[in-house]
Amino acid sequence: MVRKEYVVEEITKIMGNIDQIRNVAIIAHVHHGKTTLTDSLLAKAGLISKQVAGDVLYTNYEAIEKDRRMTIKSAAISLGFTYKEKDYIINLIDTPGHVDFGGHVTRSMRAVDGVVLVVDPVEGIMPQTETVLRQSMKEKAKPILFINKSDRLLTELRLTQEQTFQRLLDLINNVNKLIEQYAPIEFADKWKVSVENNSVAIGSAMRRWAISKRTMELHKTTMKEIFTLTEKGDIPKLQEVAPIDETILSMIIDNLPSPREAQAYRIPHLWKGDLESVDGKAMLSVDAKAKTNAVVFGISYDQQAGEIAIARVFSGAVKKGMEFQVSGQNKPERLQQVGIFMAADRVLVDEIPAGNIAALIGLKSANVGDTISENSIEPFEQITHYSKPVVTKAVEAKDSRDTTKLIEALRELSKADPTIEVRIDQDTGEHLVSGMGELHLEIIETKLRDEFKIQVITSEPIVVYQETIDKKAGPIEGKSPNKHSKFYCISEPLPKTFTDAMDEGTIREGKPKGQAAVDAMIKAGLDRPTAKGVVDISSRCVLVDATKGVQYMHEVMELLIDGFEEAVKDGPLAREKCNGIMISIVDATIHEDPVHRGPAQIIPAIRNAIYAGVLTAGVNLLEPKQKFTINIPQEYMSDIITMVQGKRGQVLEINQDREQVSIIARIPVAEVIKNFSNDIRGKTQGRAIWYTEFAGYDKMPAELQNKVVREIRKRKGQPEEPPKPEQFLE
Ligand SMILES: Nc1nc2c(ncn2[C@@H]2O[C@H](COP(=O)(O)OP(=O)(O)OP(=O)(O)O)[C@@H](O)[C@H]2O)c(=O)[nH]1
Ligand SMILES: [Mg+2]
Repeated sequence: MVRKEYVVEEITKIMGNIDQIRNVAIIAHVHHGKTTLTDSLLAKAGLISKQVAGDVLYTNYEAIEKDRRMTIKSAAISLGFTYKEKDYIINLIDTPGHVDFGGHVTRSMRAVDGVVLVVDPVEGIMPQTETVLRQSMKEKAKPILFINKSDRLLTELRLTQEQTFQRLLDLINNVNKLIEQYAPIEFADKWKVSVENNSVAIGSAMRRWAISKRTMELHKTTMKEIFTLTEKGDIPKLQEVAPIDETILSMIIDNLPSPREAQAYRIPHLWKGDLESVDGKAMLSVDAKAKTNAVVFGISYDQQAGEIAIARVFSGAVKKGMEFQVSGQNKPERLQQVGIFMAADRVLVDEIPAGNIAALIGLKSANVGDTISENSIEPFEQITHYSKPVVTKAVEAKDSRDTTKLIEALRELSKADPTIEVRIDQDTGEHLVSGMGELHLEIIETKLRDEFKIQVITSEPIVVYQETIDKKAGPIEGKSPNKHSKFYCISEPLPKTFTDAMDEGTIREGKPKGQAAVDAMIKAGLDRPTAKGVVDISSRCVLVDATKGVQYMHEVMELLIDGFEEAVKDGPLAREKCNGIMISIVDATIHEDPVHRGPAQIIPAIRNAIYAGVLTAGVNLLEPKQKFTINIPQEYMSDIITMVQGKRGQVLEINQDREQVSIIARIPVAEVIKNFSNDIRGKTQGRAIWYTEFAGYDKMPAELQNKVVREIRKRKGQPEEPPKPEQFLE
């Protein structure tokens, strides 16, 4: 075993040779064996001993991860290897598989050029397998396949040799179908995996063996022999003829692209700036001598160093002491330290050149997704999280003296994981923390208690609803409290193509910048004058300035934007976020004296116009849904279908594989937030396994809406009866 400092010393020598670098993430459905596999690669690089690989789960270094034996965040680690007499660096990221931590996978895809997709052949392709593969394709990271846990085919399913081969072939075919479906068109064929081209390995991470065509040839073994050895349980021999580290390593190096190859097609995909510019050319060619450009794909915290940005360097080199422009910020910031990630630790170095992954200390304002550059360049495309927070808990410090500490802790947690949303309820003063699911929130609670040492009291989980309209209303007048300023607004639903484009990331939240943003909105269904008039996008709603020649409009624009953002964050019906609404200001009269058109006048005026308009249009509550994949023995099928339907669920698909049935259903989060686990366990004597995925928002059934709205309003300390438009027209 060698010290990590030694490993770093060795790899800093190779870091400049871009052909000898691979940036790779390990991705899979939950528990398919990513961290176990990662251990074997760490052992090969000398960081842990071979004997404990698969047991220590080195990249699960957080206390919660050890307790629960599951990964909850991405962990980056840089490793050096010698292969075919050349030295290589693999910048490896072990990602979490649980759907609640899917944001970490999405973000890591920005940093890597390739992925090892791990699949358990007994479970097969699971919902998260498809999701993570799709995400890697979206960022143009090339896949290879590792079929793990193949021991289970024999020990648990007791398959014959033929059946085993057939199952493996089916699995490879199914993975290829997904690749064909999701890969960038130009790679749909090229990226398919096969045993023949060495992009598939089969083995067992726990037993530390794996074969690929290359290693079979090298060690003169056959699938048949492997099958027999597995049947006999001769693990030492298996490890000898099919060493997992060698198999996976050669597969990564031979099949996955170097930064030189990858950046040539990834940069035009991820960055919409001018490719002919100095910075464009530098990134396309991974020029380490050019100006530095990097993208932050993660933030982590450390007791001593504080906030650390994790970035992929696309050109130039990050060096200690350099000044950087962080996208969206006015002032440059100084990089205090540069390091190489070694899972929980970092080893400081002087510089890290293009094509690698770096730990950056000192860039306080950097957020996930930000572009860091020497010249101020066009920022990289936004990293879009497909899943939305659907569950909220109110969190308060047991001891009110801890409140400031709690606010700071929640800020840190949501900065490190932007899929966590934190906000303060204006009326109750409660801190509302929203996440992807109950586990996500439970982990936050545990971290507050164990890492930040804050005792907290939390509410029952609450569903995150949204408010929207499907009709047009207005122009409706909104007056300022002093009645001197008036805004006339039309409220109407945004085209679905527009909100889809927001999900895709082609339209971003914030103030649209430049012609490209206008073009994207036209493409997404707005007419040209409307698109040109868009002044802000917030909470998936749009504010358009459609006025002509109104005096002082420009002077109050920032206040109008503030008022709009406030209004759509707290909709009129139940104070839930709005979604998919376009507000167009078509006319206005504004007081000439700045004293009479300050925030206290303009913000309520625009809010009144929006609230009255949205209420007049007829506002609906949207509820989040989850897609469930429920695997059960056949005998429970009818009970489970009845249960799903009893929870307002819709059965989408039923698949049968021998004695096992897999039911796919779409169920409102409100119906599963409490008791689902108990209900399903009770009905199946604990024999059900289920997975959930975010499945979008749907309009609530009319007969339930009123009741739910009243409940939400009551909880928020509001009068139970929702307001009427007239209340905002006085
Ligand atoms: N039978 C068998 N079990 C395995 C194998 N590899 C891993 N496991 C077990 O599968 C479980 C999950 O392993 P992990 O490596 O933590 O899986 P993971 O994909 O990292 O899990 P998450 O990161 O939480 O999604 C552990 O109990 C492992 O021991 C294998 O080859 N065969
Ligand atoms: Mg793991």
